[in-house]
Amino acid sequence: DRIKSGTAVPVTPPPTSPASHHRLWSEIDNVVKQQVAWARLGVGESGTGWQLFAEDGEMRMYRREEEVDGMVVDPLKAVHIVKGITGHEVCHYFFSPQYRYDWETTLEQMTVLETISEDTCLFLQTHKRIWPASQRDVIFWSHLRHLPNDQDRDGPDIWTVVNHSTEHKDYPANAGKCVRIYLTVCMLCQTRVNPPKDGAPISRDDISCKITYCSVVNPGGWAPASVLRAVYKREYPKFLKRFTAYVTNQTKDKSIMF
Ligand code: 18C
Repeated sequence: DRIKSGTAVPVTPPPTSPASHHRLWSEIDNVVKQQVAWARLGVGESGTGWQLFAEDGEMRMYRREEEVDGMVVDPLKAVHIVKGITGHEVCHYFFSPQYRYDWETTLEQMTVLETISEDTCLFLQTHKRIWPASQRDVIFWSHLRHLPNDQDRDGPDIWTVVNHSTEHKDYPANAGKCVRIYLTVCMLCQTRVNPPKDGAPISRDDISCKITYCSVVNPGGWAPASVLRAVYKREYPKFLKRFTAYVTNQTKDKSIMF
């Protein structure tokens, strides 16, 4: 109606990022949109077949058993609610290279191959070897994005980090001792605020963060399925518990970063 009558239409500009001139930009933007939509579906609405495989307090982890060319590529979806932290804080610590060695226990070495912009980096990581398989490495872009909630004024904003495998001419896959893995990971966060009734300033007791973590990892080469599934079962809960405890600990004496 407003278009027909010729009055100005309030247009929300698409999210812009300083990385938008980079060669990877259209892929980054597409994958981020897809991953956010997929994460927001939760496990209830995105079809059947999700099996709960780990539960601890508010944390629930689900997987689907899937194989591609005989390799286990089980998609994972995890949901967690953590009191006292915001989505912006969770994404800040997950994205920023300077904290990665503090919380990423499977990491052997991390190199920032390119800082595309303050919200987008290219990483090369080598991870610890699991006997009897070969050691793994991975190259991925990582993008941090804030999605303000303009549509539904009551709904929380979203902060997200998406990691997605890519290539780099100086680091071809499977050229050294490592087998290259391929991954897509999405950390999506929504902050809930319970405003204090007396009008007092919002404290960490008044906030909680709903985290949805989705991941698909292709091991890239031979790995025994039973060992791989045992590694998933042990490592994913360990990661999400350790990482969120790390964020809680890092932020507890700092002012809240909304
Ligand atoms: O999302 C996470 N981290 C991000 C920042 O690092 C990023 C990177 C993810 C890399 C995940 C793949 C790691 C492979 C590691 C091999 C396993 C080492 C175990 C060592 C035990 C001593 O997105 C958090 C990631 C949480 C990682 C959970 C483990 C996932 C296991 C995937 C297995 C992949 C193939 C392993 C091949 C060998 C199996 C026999």
